[in-house]
Amino acid sequence: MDRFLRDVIDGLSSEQKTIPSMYFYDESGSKIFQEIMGLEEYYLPACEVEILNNSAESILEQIPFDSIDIIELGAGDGSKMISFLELFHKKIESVTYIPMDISPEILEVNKSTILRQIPDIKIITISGDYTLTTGQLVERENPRLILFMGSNIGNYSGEKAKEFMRFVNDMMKVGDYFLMGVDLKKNPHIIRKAYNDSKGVTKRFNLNLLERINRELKGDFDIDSFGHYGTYNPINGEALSFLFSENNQQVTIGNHVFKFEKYETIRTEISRKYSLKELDSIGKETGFEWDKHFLDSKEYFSLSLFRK
Ligand code: AVI
Repeated sequence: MDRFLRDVIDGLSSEQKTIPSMYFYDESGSKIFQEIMGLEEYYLPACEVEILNNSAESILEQIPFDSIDIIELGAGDGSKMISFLELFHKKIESVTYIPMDISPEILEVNKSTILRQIPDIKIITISGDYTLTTGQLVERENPRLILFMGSNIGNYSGEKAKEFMRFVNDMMKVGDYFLMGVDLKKNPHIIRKAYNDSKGVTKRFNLNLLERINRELKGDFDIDSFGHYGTYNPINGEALSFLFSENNQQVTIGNHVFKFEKYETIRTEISRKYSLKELDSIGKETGFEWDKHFLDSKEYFSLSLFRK
């Protein structure tokens, strides 16, 4: 059975119905996500860019290598990293940029975007699920800086985030570095608004999951009879997104039937926020020697540098 179908059936069969957030990103979901990234209420990208602009020199100062592999997990189109890579390329004798992403198409865009700006940088693209493709790096001896940007760590639950950090740590030798973009705990109203924007773009992003199921898995979700609701719990730092059924109804996907009670929810995403203290202790717990945090002027977001 197709993995998407299996995950949807498993998710909708559990007590708390879920649909994994990785399925947001089909072609139209990726476009809606770009819209989210441009929303004032969704403050994350602007904060991250501010730190990349203001702190790249200070980050570089921490890293003493004269040759380096910069490996980016879930790299996307690479545009955000141009000035950062430019600086590293200027100051470090030999830089190889290795963007990894599930999508080979986006990696082609990434490569040509970076090469247009930095024509003589070495680039090796690796497509596929990065948990399965890091084997392709084993022969490479250069010291490493691994990047995981955009608060993607937030989309893992607490335990999964630690598993991911251990996985990254296993890719590294002692003395290598890991730089991660993390959204920080802050005034809870600001976080809630980021996931319940006034233009309803995040609602469309969530409903697109149901449209995708209708399109690709022969589902019959009546999209108009589902609402969207985002919560934020300042105690555990979890922003959760839900779709909820406005009526008692039944949905068919292929030959599977799912019943929804009025106001029953489907959990679609977790976007976890961290404190700096939590990041320090997770770093220690998952095998890193130290970490340092580089923040934006509002202290909303951190680029956290971990050294193994
Ligand atoms: C990709 N990820 C870090 C985003 C987030 O903030 O969790 C996805 C997103 N979901 C709703 N808005 C943005």
